[in-house]
Amino acid sequence: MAAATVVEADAATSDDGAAFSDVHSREWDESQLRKYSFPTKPIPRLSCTDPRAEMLINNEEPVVLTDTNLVYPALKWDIPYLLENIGNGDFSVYSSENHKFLYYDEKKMCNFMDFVPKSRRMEMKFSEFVDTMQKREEEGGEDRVYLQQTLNDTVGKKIVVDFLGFNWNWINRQQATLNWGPLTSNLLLVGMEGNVTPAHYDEQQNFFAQIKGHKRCILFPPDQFECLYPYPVHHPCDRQSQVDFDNPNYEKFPNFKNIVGYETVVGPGDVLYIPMYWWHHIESLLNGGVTITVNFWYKGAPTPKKIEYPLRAHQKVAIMRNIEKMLGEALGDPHEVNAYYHLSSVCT
Ligand SMILES: O=C(O)CCC(=O)C(=O)O
Repeated sequence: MAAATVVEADAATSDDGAAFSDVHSREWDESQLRKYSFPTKPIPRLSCTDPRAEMLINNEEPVVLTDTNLVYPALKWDIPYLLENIGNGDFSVYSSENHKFLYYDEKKMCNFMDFVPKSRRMEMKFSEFVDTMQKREEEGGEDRVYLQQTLNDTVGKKIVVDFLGFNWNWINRQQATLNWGPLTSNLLLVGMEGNVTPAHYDEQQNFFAQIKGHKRCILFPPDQFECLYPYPVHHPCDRQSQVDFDNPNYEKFPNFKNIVGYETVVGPGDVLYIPMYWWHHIESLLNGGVTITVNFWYKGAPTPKKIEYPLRAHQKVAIMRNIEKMLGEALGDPHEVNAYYHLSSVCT
């Protein structure tokens, strides 16, 4: 199963129990977490100066860093502050008929003409988003919205000042030490309580900085690929799991029975390292109010010149993705790919 380095979150045996324990002074309780069928282990919470944190990041394993001050100036952000200062740009807002916001790539919709997205993207001003969110809250129905917008130069002066005050020294040092490529974007996420981003993986490294409210993050290593049944590469939902965590279809997805997650709840000031190719399911806690997050997406380190065997699970995933893409091109029709290419196992 997971080839993760075991750094047990066991306060009793740790010399630095408070920082290392998953049971930190909680501002939330179990009743705010959705219920799922699979077991999880805690993701370690560590100081960014702890050598164990460095070891985990080097090894591309998740860790919550509690004291990076990465987005310190943004910890004052809330809806009134953003309303006043975020500027008059357009924001991508997703609307869903339930709590799940399954991502889809609009550019791939032409490959699967029958595909009907379960959420829909709209462009609106920040004030319109806030009105819509309040309306949905008042209605108390299942309909929800989720703002997900890359920070850009339309933001107001105060947001620029906050952004410049981020701990770039720390994050630039990480980028250099880890030999990562450039920062590609900072996604701002403003969500309603209970919103869920279903399990998917990204092809980028991610420092996920929580600003307001709490989010539960459940991660799965790349070697659990076989248990999560991703959509085909040409499908709009490429990189997303086909399994509905609320109601798993074990007949269709039998290996999902073997899944084991790593989980944590992040709050304001925490930074979760989500390694490239690690699956992540993220939920804003139930009855936890609005959540605000900014992530930092980086291109991964270049492929090493000397390939070492056995290949790591994420390298196998990358190879399989390339084969699937090449087959699509060779066969001239993405629908034909699945008939010839069964997504094979990387689980051991
Ligand atoms: O916070 C979320 O809802 C999703 C964020 C995410 O998937 C990411 O940062 O890669």
